[in-house]
Amino acid sequence: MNTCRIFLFILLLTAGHKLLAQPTTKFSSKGNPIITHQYTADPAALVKGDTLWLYAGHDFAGGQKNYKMKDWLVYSTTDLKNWTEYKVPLKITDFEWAKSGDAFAGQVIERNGKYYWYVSTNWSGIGVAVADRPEGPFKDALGKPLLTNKDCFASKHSWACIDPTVFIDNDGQAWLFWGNRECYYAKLKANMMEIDGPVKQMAFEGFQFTEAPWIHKYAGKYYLSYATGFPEKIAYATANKIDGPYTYKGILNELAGNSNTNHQAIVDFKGQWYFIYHNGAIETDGGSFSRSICIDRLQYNKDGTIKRIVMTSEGSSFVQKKVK
Ligand code: FUB
Repeated sequence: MNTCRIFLFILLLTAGHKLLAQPTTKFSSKGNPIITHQYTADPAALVKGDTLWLYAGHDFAGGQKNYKMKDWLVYSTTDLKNWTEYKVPLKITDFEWAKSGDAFAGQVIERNGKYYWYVSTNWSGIGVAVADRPEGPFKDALGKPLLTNKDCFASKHSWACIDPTVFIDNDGQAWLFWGNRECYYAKLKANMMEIDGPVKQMAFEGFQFTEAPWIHKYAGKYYLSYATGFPEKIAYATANKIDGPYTYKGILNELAGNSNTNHQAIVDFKGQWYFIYHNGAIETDGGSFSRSICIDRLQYNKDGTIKRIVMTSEGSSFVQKKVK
């Protein structure tokens, strides 16, 4: 009987430990880049209550000459200045089918108390991982890719199926947008793990798409922002329906210093909109493949257009004054 109780106690302790992922590090941001002890890229943010969850790609080291990204990282904050960093929540090796071995960009969204992380693996396709908590741990939800190059019917290059962004509309319909050179979109089923209906290609006048789509909604309008050109700037377009037709609105952010990619996330946090992106600003080894996440304010004009982003060195210290 006693042995049985001890066994049960150990079992509960282990299960509890697995459910409650422990924070590992706390740090304060001194400006942009907001994280300086690691190279972080491809930000995606999720706001839940008074907390902003920041999901990031992880450039392996400084001074890299190519992408080397093996895992993803997660951080949380309530004021954009003081941050908690959690244990590595997801690795490329968690997707056994991802032979490319590249932990490219992704985004997390919550539905019915579960957290779904859509990730790109470069040429192995887009996968989805699921967790019970925003900080993970996440695990491969499907055991296979959700989307592959075959779904990118208009593309010929191997890295076409990357950079998923996910959005749940007010009617409960979830949408996925993704792509490189060509931008695709599709509905997701309510289980968030299956594509619902056909994959379509986004097109509109002035749309010169490189990668990194992001959807957000403001004052009843849909905003599709994306990287354009190369080196990349961020442009945006607006529409009355999520699947368009979109109207091109212009450049939102200029080249991000010494990084040839820029990859934005746009969120409303405590009543202020933020533009989260990466540059290569860590001295002296930052660059296009050793990137760093930054946060600056995003402001709308009265007509719903967005003011050009002002990238600052003060970054989160500056915006923090606005955050209660
Ligand atoms: O981080 C790898 C790739 O670089 C991302 O998938 C792109 O958006 C670009 O930032």
